Amino acid sequence: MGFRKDFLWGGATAANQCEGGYDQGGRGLANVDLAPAGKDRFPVILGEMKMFDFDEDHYYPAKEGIDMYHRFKEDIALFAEMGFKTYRLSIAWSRIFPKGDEKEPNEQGLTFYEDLFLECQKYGIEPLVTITHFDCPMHLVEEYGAWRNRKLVGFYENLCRVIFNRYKGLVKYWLTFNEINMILHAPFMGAGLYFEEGENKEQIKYQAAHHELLASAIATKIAHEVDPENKVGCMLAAGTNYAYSCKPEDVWAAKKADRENYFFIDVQSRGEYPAYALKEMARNGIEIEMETGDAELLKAHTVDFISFSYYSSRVQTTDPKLLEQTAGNIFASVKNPYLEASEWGWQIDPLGLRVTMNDLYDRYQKPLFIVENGLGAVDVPDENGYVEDDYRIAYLKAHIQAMKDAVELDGVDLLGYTTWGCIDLVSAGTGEMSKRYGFIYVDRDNEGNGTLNRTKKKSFDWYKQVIASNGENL
Ligand code: P53
Repeated sequence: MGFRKDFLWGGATAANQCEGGYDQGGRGLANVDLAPAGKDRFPVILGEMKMFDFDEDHYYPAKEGIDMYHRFKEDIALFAEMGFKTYRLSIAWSRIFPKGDEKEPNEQGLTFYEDLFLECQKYGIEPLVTITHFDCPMHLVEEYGAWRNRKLVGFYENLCRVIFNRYKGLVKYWLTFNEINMILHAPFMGAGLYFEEGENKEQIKYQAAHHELLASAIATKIAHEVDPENKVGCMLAAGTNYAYSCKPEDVWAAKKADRENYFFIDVQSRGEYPAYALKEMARNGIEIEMETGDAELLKAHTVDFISFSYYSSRVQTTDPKLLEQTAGNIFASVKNPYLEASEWGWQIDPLGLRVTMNDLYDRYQKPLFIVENGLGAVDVPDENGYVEDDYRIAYLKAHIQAMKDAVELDGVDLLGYTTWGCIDLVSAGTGEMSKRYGFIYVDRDNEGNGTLNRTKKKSFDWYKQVIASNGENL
């Protein structure tokens, strides 16, 4: 029993949070480059403060990231040393199509990822590739309004055709959009959406979501055509919503919050807009423009597996007093009095992972893949530069145990598990380096100082034996 023999253990990163080299190899500027560290980050990623170019007053951590652009060989060697079976990474769209609307791709960008995949192959590491992890070329933002424009579907399709053909035989596992539901919560970071005063944000977000859902179905179609071996997944920022109390109104609030997320996966996995969403949109005056053939595409090209990130469960209530005490995350939730929280206020709930897995598996009956999970914490290296991150080990151990229970005791079909930020990288939410998730410490601070040297933490050796024992020794 236990995990499947071919269980894909590994770690996950995203291009914009680790590569750096923002202007190298012919790469074009992207929305994600322009999210500054500091207090303006939030208004920028929400699409409320216009930041279409760098300025002198801000620090932009994505410009250099952790310089993986130049150090990927060293980093992949360390992943291999831990025994990774898979490595989840994302492709920076603007490396392949610097502006996004070109006819021909940028060869330097294609070569970069080819080298990276070959490096993985050398160690028998299966790449798991996120086609877009929040990034959108700035030219598409400025000229077309990003995903609000249906033309993006075609540009994304070109990107997919190029990478599926070029990396055929090197990559088999693909995710179309990272945390597709992020479009509702951080629309500039998630989908390049910037709003002018007075615009109807909800209308724009849901229209843009339709374009992404369509693009995702088209990508799935092409992936299967190019190589029947290809497996395509959707990706949800998951975490079941609990009702704060058994008051029916609280239960209803929790159900509604869950559906706001399930909406995306219902389309990607079941192939059609769910009735509850159509009703809700109609009530809110949201009208999605669809073209003939859209519904058929969505229905015909559903995903092969369901992937998701899980950091925490969430709590909903209708009690106005409780609503004031929100937990510290982009996703609205009140504090759960039964749970401890991380230094950033993210509540820690291993059993919630089992609950979430069961909810998703019950609903979709497709294999699951946990592609992000982990603890963002401050690490303090000792005089020898060693980090004893027992807190991280404890977090991961409890979550792996819960996922094992979901597999062994509940019968959930799970393909693999990749921890978030297996090497320290820039935080998406805050832009900080000090919010670290890695098994590998990177010497770099919030202002961009440091040698960028890599050092193994205590969790490195711990995770290595977890993988070696296929999850038996936690
Ligand atoms: P950070 C919340 C806020 C921002 C991004 O987040 C998020 C979430 C959590 O659901 O999504 C993912 O870096 C995302 C990663 C991100 C990770 O969570 O704010 O896919 O890019 O780094 C962790 O601690």
